[in-house]
Amino acid sequence: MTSATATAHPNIALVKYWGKRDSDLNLPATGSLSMTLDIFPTTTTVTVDDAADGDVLVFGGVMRSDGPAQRVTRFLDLVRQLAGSDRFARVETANTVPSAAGLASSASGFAALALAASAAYGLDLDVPALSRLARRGSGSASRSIIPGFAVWHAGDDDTTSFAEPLDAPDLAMVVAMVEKREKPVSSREAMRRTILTSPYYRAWVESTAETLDAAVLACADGDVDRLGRITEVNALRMHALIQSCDPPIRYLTPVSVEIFDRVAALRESGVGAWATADAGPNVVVLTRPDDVPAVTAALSGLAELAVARPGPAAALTGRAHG
Ligand code: 2P0
Repeated sequence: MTSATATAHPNIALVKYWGKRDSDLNLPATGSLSMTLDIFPTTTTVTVDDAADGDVLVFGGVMRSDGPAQRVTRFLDLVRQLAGSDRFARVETANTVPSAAGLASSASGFAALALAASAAYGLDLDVPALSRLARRGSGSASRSIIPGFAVWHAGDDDTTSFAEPLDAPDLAMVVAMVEKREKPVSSREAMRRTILTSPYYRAWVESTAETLDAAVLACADGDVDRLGRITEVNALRMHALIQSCDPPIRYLTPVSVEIFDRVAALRESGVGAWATADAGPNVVVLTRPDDVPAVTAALSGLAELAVARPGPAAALTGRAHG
């Protein structure tokens, strides 16, 4: 038996990934840019077992065989194919973030799984190869391999679509957890519906490519205000796009909208703060570290808050041969 344990953290995109151009290879329609957080890690142990006659999947102490578990098995099939192995594995994973609440648990989850599974099956992958592998599990996981700020390149094909580190100004995020229950429509299904039904999708793809270039430039210039504006505009464009599906999908709740309003009021009062939200009602506020107390004060009473700073790369924390 060979086992490996890895941890990875969620990331929040400043320029969002929303739409695929190849769903088999999980190639995105556009590039995206994110900050990996230093909170809410996922820890995953993969044990390759010569004697097992099937994969065993344990999420948060509970053995699973449902849709999410089958997605892990399909991912292990890919790792086995790369490693030339036909052995099954036991996967034990634990999140410290509420699952499926729009806080990117699939990003930390598949980043930790990619690292632990590749090590357990004896693959020796460099960082771009690891990011590409994580991408196959969940697109946003490609970015959680990388510490701090990351750009995931749309790429031309499987070999060129991976995330890389990016220098960025010193920033913090205040995560406002509006609701922790499972979202009604998964981001994967919502993306599919967007591509099939939204008349705005083409405009989203074209404008996001330009937005990403502008965000990379703002990072290089250390221009927090410009990066913040880009972040909020991009998030609201993505939510407008999602709302334009048929049937429509609306992830933001009245409390989410209230948080966007309070952040706008903070800016009016001179505090640099910009809101973003993923495929769920939770809102994340980008700000300078010194302005975190002003942001948390402005949001108090609306939602449970957590403060994040740029986090570490996905990392192997243990290996064993038995
Ligand atoms: C992002 N999201 O850039 C965007 C913004 C949600 C909103 O990446 O189908 O779970 O597994 O590749 O990575 C969520 O999508 O989708 C996501 P799949 P994923 O963070």
